[in-house]
Amino acid sequence: MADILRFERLDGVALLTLDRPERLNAIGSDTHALLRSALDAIQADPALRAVVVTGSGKVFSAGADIAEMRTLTDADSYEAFLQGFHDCYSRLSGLAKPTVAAVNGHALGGGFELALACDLRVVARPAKLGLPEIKLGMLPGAGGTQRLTRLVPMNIAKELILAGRTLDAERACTLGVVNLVTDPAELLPSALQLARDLAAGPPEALAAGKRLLDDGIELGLPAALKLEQDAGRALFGQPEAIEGMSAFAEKRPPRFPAQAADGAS
Ligand code: CO8
Repeated sequence: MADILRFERLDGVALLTLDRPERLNAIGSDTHALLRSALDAIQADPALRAVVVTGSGKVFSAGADIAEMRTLTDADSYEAFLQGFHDCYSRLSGLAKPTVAAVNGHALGGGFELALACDLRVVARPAKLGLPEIKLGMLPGAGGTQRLTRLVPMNIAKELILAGRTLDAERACTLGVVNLVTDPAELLPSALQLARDLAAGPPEALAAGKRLLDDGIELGLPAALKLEQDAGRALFGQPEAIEGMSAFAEKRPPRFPAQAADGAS
């Protein structure tokens, strides 16, 4: 079973690969369990300072495993299945380390929602992104209705969620859903480079910055600005800030060591 999620450590970056290409990397409860334990291991390991999530084969992920969904007999079992998505995707978005989705091919339904739970998205040119659940008589249930609407205008979210239309990579980039579009051969190198750049940054400030942005957007401006002030105050005078400013003054690149302990928020 462990074969359906590969977990590699590459120079401070955790590379997670959905590896069930014969089912187009469809995500079921077996994937949830593996993803949960991989994310917990990443959070607990200070040597892992950024994460890349990708898929093997031609598709990133075709979404929730429809075969498993068809075995769910009542609302309770359906809710438990959905809870598995929420547990994983909330862990991923709440990780105190930056995350990058390397979208190698179509990311649909729960697959797109997985990419949306990452901080940044790099997408290979042929990929399409969408939430086609309406065509199954359902709605996105793994965060898509909320995470997408925090990225794009409401009319675009409605086009995807209510009409079930997909975005190609270029349009997704124009709309701000995606950070970078690459040729397929450049996808993983580009995503890993981005992750390595992030991994070289100051871990405490990165964790605080991620929390500040994600929490701040849910607040009114005065409360969000107070959050920003508090974060700045907490970081000032800390070893990372001392090193960053010393390196600037000494005209050398800064060196930010790994956090000594688990940086869980
Ligand atoms: N789950 C299980 N198996 C799948 C899935 C899936 N999501 N998608 C494809 N497969 C299987 C196919 O059944 C097929 O198996 P087989 O060879 O045994 O027939 C194999 O993968 C290859 O698929 P295709 O032949 O369809 O491959 P194509 O290249 O022709 O098409 C597509 C690729 C466009 C990705 C197409 O497979 C497709 O449209 N898949 C379904 C996409 C979809 O509807 N995703 C949304 C799923 S629902 C969801 O994610 C909701 C998440 C939140 C929970 C909500 C709970 C209600």
